[in-house]
Amino acid sequence: MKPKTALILVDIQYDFLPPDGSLAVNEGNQILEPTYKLLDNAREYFDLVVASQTLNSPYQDHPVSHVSFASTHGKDPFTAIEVPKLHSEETITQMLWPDHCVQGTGCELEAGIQTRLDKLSDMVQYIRKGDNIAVDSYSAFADNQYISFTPLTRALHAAEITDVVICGLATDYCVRATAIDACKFGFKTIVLVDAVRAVDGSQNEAVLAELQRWGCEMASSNNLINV
Ligand code: VGL
Repeated sequence: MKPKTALILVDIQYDFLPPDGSLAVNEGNQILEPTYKLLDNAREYFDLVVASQTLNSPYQDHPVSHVSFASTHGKDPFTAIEVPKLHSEETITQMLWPDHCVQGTGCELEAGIQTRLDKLSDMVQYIRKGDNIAVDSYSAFADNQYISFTPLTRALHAAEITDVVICGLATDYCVRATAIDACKFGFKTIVLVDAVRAVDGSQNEAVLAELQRWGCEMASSNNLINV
């Protein structure tokens, strides 16, 4: 059977981008040019385009804040704490973040990405994640404890996708979790090294090496599309 390929854009949202993002990824803007080029050529190279978007509670009048926000716990961002594991007596380690991707405050997809997605609307699947305040959601497939799954697996199978090509932010969190899930769920998984950046830039290469051990292939967008 002929392979069918989905391009997955992970969380290319203002809050993860310099200069103003509340959780801006160093050099995050550098993923934009190669990603624009992928989208400008998407009809030729891909069968489906997926755009994931973190939308953390609190929504509207939600009284409680998200478990991943340092502000919820009165702690400093970029420290880790133990939080309850759901349906269990155990705890899990949670990295605490500045408030980010709250509806109406920097959660929008970057404008150049959104404009291009609008032109591809018949082949775009949006995946929204983060609506459970009690568990963080890095992967575009599921939350960090696999309590709930997004519609992504279903959408990929419905479109008979065999291969996924992943880019976006951030290498060490949402890209990593998405790529690992794609491998676990049986998709041939390619990570575009020129179109990902890490929150902790010093970890970028180590995470890409870990993803290779999971079975991901590494490629550059220039090698993938010949324009
Ligand atoms: C992300 C940290 C917290 C990401 C999301 O998109 O990689 N990082 N939430």
